[in-house]
Amino acid sequence: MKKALITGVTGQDGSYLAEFLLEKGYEVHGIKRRASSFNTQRVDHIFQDPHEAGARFFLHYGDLTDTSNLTRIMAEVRPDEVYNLGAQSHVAVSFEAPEYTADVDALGALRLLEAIRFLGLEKATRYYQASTSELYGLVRESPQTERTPFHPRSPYAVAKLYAYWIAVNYREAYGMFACNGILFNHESPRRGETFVTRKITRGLANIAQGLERCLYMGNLDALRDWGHARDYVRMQWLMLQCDAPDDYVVATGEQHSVRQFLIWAAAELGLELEFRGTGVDEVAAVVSVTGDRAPAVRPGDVVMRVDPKYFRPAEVATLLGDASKAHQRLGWRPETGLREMIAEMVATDLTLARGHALLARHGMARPVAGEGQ
Ligand code: NDP
Ligand code: GDR
Repeated sequence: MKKALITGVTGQDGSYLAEFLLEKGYEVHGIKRRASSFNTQRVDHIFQDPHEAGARFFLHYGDLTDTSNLTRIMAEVRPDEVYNLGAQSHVAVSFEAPEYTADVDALGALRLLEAIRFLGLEKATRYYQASTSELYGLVRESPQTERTPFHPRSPYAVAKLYAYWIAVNYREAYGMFACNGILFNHESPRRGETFVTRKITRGLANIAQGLERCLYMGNLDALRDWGHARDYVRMQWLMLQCDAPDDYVVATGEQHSVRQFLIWAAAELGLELEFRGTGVDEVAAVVSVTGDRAPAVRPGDVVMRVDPKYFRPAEVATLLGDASKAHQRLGWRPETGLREMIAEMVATDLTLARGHALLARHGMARPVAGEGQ
C-alpha cells in the first residue's frame, strides 16, 4: 500500500486530494495545525477512527515552521509521496504578514525537502510542490506556459518563487523526484470564504436570504483562469506517477473577469445585475428577480459596492494558462466548466444561508461570520 503525506490537508485542495488518494487505495497522512477551535471541517467526512482495524487516514499535529516536527513526522511515516499544499495562501494577507508568509511558504518547502534528504529518503520519496500562476505576476506573454518568465507581485508570490526553485534545485542537485504544479486559480464549494469566488457566492447567497445587505469588493477588472479544485488535485497525483519529474502548468485556458463571475453567480440566484458608475464608484444593482431563491431581494437593490480597501498594493491584472504539456504528456484535461462550478458553489452557499435564515427566524440567530479580504 502506498503512503502519502499531505501538508495543508485541512485546506481546500488537501481535502480533495485526501479523498482522491483514499479512493486510490493509499494510506493517507495529513498534517493539521493546532487551533483553539475545530479546523478539520473539510476532512471530517473522511475521518476514520484510528482505533479501528483497516484505518487508512491519519492526522498529525504539525506546522511548516517547525523543522523538528516535520522531520519526526517524515521519519514516522516514511511516505512514498509528499504533497506540500500547506501555505499562508492569501495574496492580500501576505502584504500584511510578509515575514510569516515567507517562513511558511518558502522555508516550509525547504524544511520538507531537507527532512527527506536528512532521512536518506531522496530516492524513495517523491515530492509535489504547490506552485502557482501568481509566479507570473506582471505577465510578459499570454497565455502563460512552463517557459513564461516569472515576475512575482506579492510577498506570497515571492515566497512561492523560492519554493518553486528549491524544488527544482533539489531535483538537479540530489536527483530527487520533485515536481512543481503551476496551478492557476481553482475553486469549489470548499474554497476559503475570503477568496474572491467564494466571497461572491457566499455573499450573494446571504443577501438572497436577507442575512447581509451588500457585498464590498476590490478590483472587478481582474482577469483569472478559474478551474475546479477536484480536477486539479487529479493532476497533482498524475505528476508524481510519471517516469521522470517535471513541472507542469495546470489551467483551463479560459479567462473571465471578477465582474463576469459576479454576473453569473447572481444569475444562479435568479438575479439580473446592472453595473453603474466607474472605478471606486461602481455599484451593481438588481434589475430583475426571478424564481424563489432570493426572497429578500427587490429590483433596484444595490448588492455590490467597490471598497478600495480590497485593492492590493500591487495587483496581478491578468492570468491565462496554457496546459498543453499536461494534456499531451499526461492526458489531463479539466472536466468541470466554470458555469457548472459556479452553480455548484452557489447551490452549496444557498443551502448554508437558508440554514442560517431558518435559525434566525427561530430566535437562534448567529451572526454571519466576518468580513474579509
Ligand atoms: P487553503 O488556504 O485552502 O489551505 C492551506 C492549508 O495550509 C490549510 O490546511 C492550512 O491550515 C495549511 N497551513 C497554513 N499555514 C500552515 C502552517 N504554518 N503549517 C502547516 N499548515 C499550514 O489553500 P488551497 O487548498 O486553496 O491551496 C493549496 C496550496 O496550493 C497552497 O499552497 C496554495 O498556495 C497553492 N495554490 C492554490 C491555488 C488555488 O487557486 N487554490 C492555485 C495555486 C497554488 P488551516 O486549515 O489550519 O488554516
Ligand atoms: P488570487 O485569488 O489572489 O488570484 O490568489 P483571489 O480570489 O483572492 O483574488 C482573485 C482576484 O480577484 C480580485 N478581487 C478580490 N479578491 C478578493 N480576495 N477579495 C475581493 O473582495 C476582491 N475583489 C476583487 C483580486 O484583486 C484578484 O485580482 C489565489 C490563491 O488561491 C493563491 O494561493 C493562488 O496561488 C492563486 O489564486 C493562483
